[in-house]
Amino acid sequence: MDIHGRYVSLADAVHAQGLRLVVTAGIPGPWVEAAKSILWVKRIDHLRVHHQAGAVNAPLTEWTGANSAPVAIFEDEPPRAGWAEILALAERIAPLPALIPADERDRATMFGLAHALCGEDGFGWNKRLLFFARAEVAMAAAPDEAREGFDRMRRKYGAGDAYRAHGRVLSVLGLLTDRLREQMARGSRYLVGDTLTAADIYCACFMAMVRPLPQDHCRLDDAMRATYTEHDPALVEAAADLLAFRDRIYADHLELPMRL
Ligand SMILES: N[C@@H](CCC(=O)N[C@@H](CS)C(=O)NCC(=O)O)C(=O)O
Repeated sequence: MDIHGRYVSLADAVHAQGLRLVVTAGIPGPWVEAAKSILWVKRIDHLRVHHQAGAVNAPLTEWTGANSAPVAIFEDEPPRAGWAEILALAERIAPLPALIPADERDRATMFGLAHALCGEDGFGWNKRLLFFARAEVAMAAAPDEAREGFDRMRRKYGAGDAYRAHGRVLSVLGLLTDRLREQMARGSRYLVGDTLTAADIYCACFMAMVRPLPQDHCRLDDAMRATYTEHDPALVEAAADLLAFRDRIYADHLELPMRL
């Protein structure tokens, strides 16, 4: 499977057919890692194009209409930049293994948990706002290019209220931990039903925002690892069960080492 998700130039991707996925270079961005992981579990081959986080990415934006990642472009269909749309597309291209439950109640639960992780004002969104708030002082003294990238990201995703963001992050960690414990008490190893769903994948990938996988599984430079590593004791404690769950989901289902 070594050609799964081959990296190509933008020009090659634009002129190709099939599935193309825009991915952020060099960081374990959870939306991107979740999209890559969904394609991995479903064994959907595709081409990957690099997006540079915080940069202008003009030609890429012209093609996809979005200066962010992931974006999935399938054949001549409109580009899809939202996590739920990307999941639905993957499910259509390769219905098996299904990552969206067939049962309507389980499906609604799965999308609810996924939204708490990936949606606007969810875990990832608020974790990013916390990062912005914490990085503000260091960024004031950073080289121009880094500061401009940071300012561009902040304009895109908002400056937000760090106190509220901390509360939202904690609250989603609580929701998922309760859910996991309930599921384990009824004998399931997964967040919804008895098999792997996209919610498990999102949860595993978004835990990188608390503690990335170790270096042999997730190669990062020191600065990026520090950026992604959470030190707030309340958040670290609240994520303990979910980090162990993440390790199991990666070990049992996802591509290791990660290719960033
Ligand atoms: N639009 C996506 C979220 C994408 C997103 O937030 N991507 C981030 C991190 S993976 C990104 O591209 N950041 C870099 C940038 O905006 O330049 C969704 O709702 O699923």
